[in-house]
Amino acid sequence: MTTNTQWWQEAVVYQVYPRSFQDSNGDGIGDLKGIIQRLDYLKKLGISAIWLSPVYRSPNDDNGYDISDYEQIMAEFGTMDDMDRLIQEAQQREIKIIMDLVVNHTSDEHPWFIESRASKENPYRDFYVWREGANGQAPNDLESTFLGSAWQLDEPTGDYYLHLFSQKQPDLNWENPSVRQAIYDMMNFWIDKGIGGFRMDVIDLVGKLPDQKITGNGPKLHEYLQEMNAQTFGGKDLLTVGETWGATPEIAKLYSDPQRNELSMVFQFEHVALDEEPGKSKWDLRPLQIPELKNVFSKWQTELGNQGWNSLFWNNHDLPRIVSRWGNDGSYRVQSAKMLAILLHMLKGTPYIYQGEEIGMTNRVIQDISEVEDIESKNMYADRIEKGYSKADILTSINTKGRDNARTPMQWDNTTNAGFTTNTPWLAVNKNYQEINVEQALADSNSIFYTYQKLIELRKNHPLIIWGNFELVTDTAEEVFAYYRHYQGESWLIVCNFSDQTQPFSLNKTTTETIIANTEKEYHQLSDRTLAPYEAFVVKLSNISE
Ligand code: TEU
Ligand code: CA
Repeated sequence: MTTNTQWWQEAVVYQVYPRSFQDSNGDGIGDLKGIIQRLDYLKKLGISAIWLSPVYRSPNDDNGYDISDYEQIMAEFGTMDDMDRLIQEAQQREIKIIMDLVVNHTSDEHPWFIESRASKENPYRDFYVWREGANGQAPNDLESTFLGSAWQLDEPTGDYYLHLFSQKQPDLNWENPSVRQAIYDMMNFWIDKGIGGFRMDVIDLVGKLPDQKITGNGPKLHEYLQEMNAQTFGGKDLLTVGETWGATPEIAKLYSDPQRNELSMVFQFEHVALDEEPGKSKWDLRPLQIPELKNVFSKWQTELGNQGWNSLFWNNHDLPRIVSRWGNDGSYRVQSAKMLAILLHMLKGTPYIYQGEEIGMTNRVIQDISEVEDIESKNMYADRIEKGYSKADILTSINTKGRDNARTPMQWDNTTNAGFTTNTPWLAVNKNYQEINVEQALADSNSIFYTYQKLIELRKNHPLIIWGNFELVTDTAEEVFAYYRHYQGESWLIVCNFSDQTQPFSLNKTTTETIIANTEKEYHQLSDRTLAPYEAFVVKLSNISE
């Protein structure tokens, strides 16, 4: 049903990781003025909104996901004036700014926590989750995502506080109505600035019941989100997207059914886990099985129906680069990056592009743990060294899955440090910047950039891409991912060879138009074809069946 069309259903969002996007003042750290300098580039790409990873004041234990003041800008990134200018300059280019809302936890340097830990009688005590130890031990064996106990013993009171992430990220106590009110006030402060919405960090954890060791999907989660909606963005035409690692389609409908007044959509991660050993961690690797990817995508494309809305993504600041992960970052880099783009952007939902994805940026290769900045990788390294893993094995895991892969500086041109900074960058630039950079991409009419630009343009001009029904083509080779989109009597066929081998493809249908492809081939008839490695094309099918 297309009755209540929302702007974010037609949008493509671009994620900026500010620390690594563009440095404007030569301190080696990306900043707000740097983003403003690059808005024309994003306008050229054609995106409608920027998801801005956190820019708030933070001691940077987890690169801004540990916030010490929600209403101030991190000094390294600039000032509130710069932020206001960014919102305004973006608006002039019809680009909305989506702020990252990190409210499961704060920094331990947030004034609320400094008060909270001071004494049991402090009015802010119940802003966080405090428990007494059990026989001199942590209250229970709940673990932090960044490893080790989720409980930290704290002087002066001798109680433990909960931290589902690092020790410098104490969890807020959402059961306390004053906490929720303080968060809503802060959200309204940002809404009043004219932002376009919120991306909500680990929002599925806020209903946690730590004593029962329930973290995700706690019993009051949706009650809290409905309350938040009513008190902040409800009725204000904003995009809200929750980061929800534990979402199934059933759960995603609870968040995004328009009748329920919660969020616009969620990020679900089912496809992201497909190259992990089931039940183990992200570091325990296994090869991606294409049939499983088809199943997961088909399920999400069909099961939300009209009671929810999908987000579509391959990358973010926590994930390895998709072309290195499920494409081919060697001789088929350009072909496979375009295939992945076509596959994702022809699906139903709101696509998200992570900075550098549009030029096919790749993972980096490190030789030593000293090159790592990311707290998650560092903690994993220490943990596995202690458990007896070999250094080489651990470094392989970090090179494959570590979060710094996504966080190396944006590659703008072939000058020193890729045009990101004139100084030493906070994290080394990927060695391949002389071949892979924006300047090169813009100069080459066959580049990955122009495939993304065209996909975004197509979405603006073809309601079929936004509203059409999805249907998987089932009788294909295993490594061919093909699907139809059907809308108002029109059908498009999307065919993607998800492998570095040629693959057979045959369909007894003819076409009237090639919409986009990553080859120069002609696609009038579709029977008995041989797909080149990573070949991808989209065609409009003739109505007359043969
Ligand atoms: O990520 C949630 C989260 O669970 C990640 O730590 C994830 O498990 C891991 O990175 C997968 O590689 C969000 C943010 O996106 C992340 O950057 C933060 O570190 C985390 O929350 C804490 O705020
Ligand atoms: Ca800077």
